[in-house]
Amino acid sequence: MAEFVVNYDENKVPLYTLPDPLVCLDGTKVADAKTWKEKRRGEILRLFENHMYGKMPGRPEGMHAETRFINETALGGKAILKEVRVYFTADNSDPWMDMLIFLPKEVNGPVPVFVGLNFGGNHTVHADPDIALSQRWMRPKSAGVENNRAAEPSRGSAASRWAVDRILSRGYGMATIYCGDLDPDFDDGFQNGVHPLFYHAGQTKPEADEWGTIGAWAWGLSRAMDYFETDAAIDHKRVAVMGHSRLGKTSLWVGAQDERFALVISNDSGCGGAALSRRCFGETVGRINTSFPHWFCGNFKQYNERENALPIDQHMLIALMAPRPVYVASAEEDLWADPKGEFLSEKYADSVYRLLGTDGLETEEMPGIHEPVMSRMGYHIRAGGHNVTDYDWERYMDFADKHMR
Ligand code: GTR
Repeated sequence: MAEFVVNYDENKVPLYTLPDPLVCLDGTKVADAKTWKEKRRGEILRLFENHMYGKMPGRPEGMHAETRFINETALGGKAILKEVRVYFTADNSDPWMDMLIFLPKEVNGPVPVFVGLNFGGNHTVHADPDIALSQRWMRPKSAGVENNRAAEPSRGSAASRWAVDRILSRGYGMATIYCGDLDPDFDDGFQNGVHPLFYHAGQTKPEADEWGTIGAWAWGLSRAMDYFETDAAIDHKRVAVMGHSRLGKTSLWVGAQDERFALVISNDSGCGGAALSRRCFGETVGRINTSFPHWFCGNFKQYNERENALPIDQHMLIALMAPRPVYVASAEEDLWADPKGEFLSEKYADSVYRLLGTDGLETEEMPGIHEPVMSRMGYHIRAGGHNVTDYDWERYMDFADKHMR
């Protein structure tokens, strides 16, 4: 592997000029909402598809859902727990995705929901023994661990990252899917996961401008939204998509493409997520493409150590959410994800929100620790490291209360 020098020194951030989200490819300036919606938004989306995350297919024809388990009096009677399997083919062949859904019991009418992918299987987000144990491939816990299956049940092992009880008590539902149901997180040349379902005759891997693993994960979230549209207990017009880290990159990418998501949340998403690539602070494009060659599309590798050549930067990804509410969260010790670069992406997307008539990001300066900003764009930086905590969730719900109630 090439040697990478990681920069954590603000004084060594290179000089850079960001592309203007409001200047079209033909050099004309976007002066009204109509031009943004009909011209510039599509241009930016195509650039992200072609150069970074790759194009993805739509909803497959044979897709259908099956409720496999339901407990109307879960968690001591306060929740409905539902497991829904979404098949992508008419004949129920592999791969499919299993969705775990918690809904608050004491709510009349369809409920707003947070949806996000998880890292280790649905059974890790809560210790409830009703939740089916995932039998899919799991990332080994540490190097040298041969066993790559969920052989050791780890019920509730990620529960601290999923504030299920708090979410329910604030009147929201929560849905989650194991990301490995869509594509196991290792570089296998796209032989497993959902990619092969869409290969044309003779194709054995995605083209250079077609989806990688983050694309497959994002695609799965859109398929979850397809399902929400059919479930009367869920208010599909009030679905917030949330993701942490690599899955935060994913929540931003799906939120950018699929405007059915009413609110988009990035938790510590860093490089390839909310952080500006051109700052080269912490993780860089070259580094991420080397460690995780399967995450982005083939074309993205052209920008290793060439961030300035990118026709986009991540503030333009944030701008694709506009005018929908978007929330970016950082953690003080998570320098690898470049908290300042995450903040700046929102700041430089503000012009698009303003053009569309919202208050955008109501601060010019990066706020201090635990001083959340709650305008149309939300931001906070909390104490601690790379993680999802109750503090993060409480802010997401404050933000959702403001924009989805
Ligand atoms: C790191 C990776 C980050 C981030 C993180 C995670 O190894 O460099 O981009 O995605 O993993 O997903 O936890």
